[in-house]
Amino acid sequence: MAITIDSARGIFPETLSADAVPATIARFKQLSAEDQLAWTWFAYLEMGKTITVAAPGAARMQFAEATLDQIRKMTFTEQSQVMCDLANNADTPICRTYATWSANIKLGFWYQLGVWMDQGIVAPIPPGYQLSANASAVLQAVRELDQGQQITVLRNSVVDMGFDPNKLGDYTRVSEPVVAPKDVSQRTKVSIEGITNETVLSYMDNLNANDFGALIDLFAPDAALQPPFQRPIVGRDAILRFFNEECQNLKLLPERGVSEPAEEGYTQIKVTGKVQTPWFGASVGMNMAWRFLINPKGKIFFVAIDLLASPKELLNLVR
Ligand code: 45D
Repeated sequence: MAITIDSARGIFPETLSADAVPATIARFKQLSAEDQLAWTWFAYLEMGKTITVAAPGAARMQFAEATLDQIRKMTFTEQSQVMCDLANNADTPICRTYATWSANIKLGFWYQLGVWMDQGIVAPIPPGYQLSANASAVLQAVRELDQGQQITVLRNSVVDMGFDPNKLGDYTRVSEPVVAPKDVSQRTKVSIEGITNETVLSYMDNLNANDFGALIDLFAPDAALQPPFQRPIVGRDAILRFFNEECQNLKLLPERGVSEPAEEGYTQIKVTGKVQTPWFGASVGMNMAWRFLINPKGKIFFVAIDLLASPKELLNLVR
């Protein structure tokens, strides 16, 4: 049987990913817009008790600035309407602008609104707001997730707001400027128990160095990369764009792995470890797995990145 991206997605089928994340998001989406906003506010406050999110840098915020200024000048009623529109995926000018932004710009935008809500500059969640029974149940569900899963739920709920980008037609994507790769003297090298494969080691080191040029050279032309809870991104151009737009300043801390021959001269490799995001730094280590399928030329044909169901999964290297 020929190896395809579809068949590659099934390597290491014993890997247990955090299904609670999409399940929680699905329940969240059933809530009314008001409840979604209040829910996010409470979830964010809850999270803030144990971890702090880093204020986004100016480079990230400049793209949202015009929209934020516009919102700042509105009445409370208008501001609440904008926030509900975003949650409702409505078709408004602001929802369309929002749809063109990368995930980090969307997060930075909400970060600023959250600060302003706290300061009374933007309409707060009314004091004494009572979540519906459903929303309270979803809030309870998110409390039971680990921190890596909680921040993923929050991130995904923000990313899914606004007008549907697929309905925008032709548009210019707006993302942060690409940072220069780390200077060679600043780079570190990972070591992974059980793994000597140079492609996999270079993948980790180049991603950690923001060296997306060297990173993309590790991929085959017809390669695919599957981020957590997403469809595979196919082809080197699309993968490189994804790295530039969404993957700056991540910290990959792979711990251990297993490597074995697959069909047709391919090699399959599973690695587990932690990933830190620039938003939370070392205070949140997400438990992750990478499932690589390397072609006979030593290039990455496929890699899936999974958020794991529990820390126990870090030790699960069975095929
Ligand atoms: O609605 O190897 C208010 C890849 C209330 C690449 C609010 C990767 C109202 C390859 C509070 C104001 C990328 C796949 C809202 C690896 C309201 C690769 C605001 C993995 C919305 C390893 C809410 C990378 C706010 C990973 C401000 C896994 C919420 C990266 C903010 C994961 C939430 C990154 C924030 C994650 C969440 C970042 C800042 C999960 C950030 C999450």
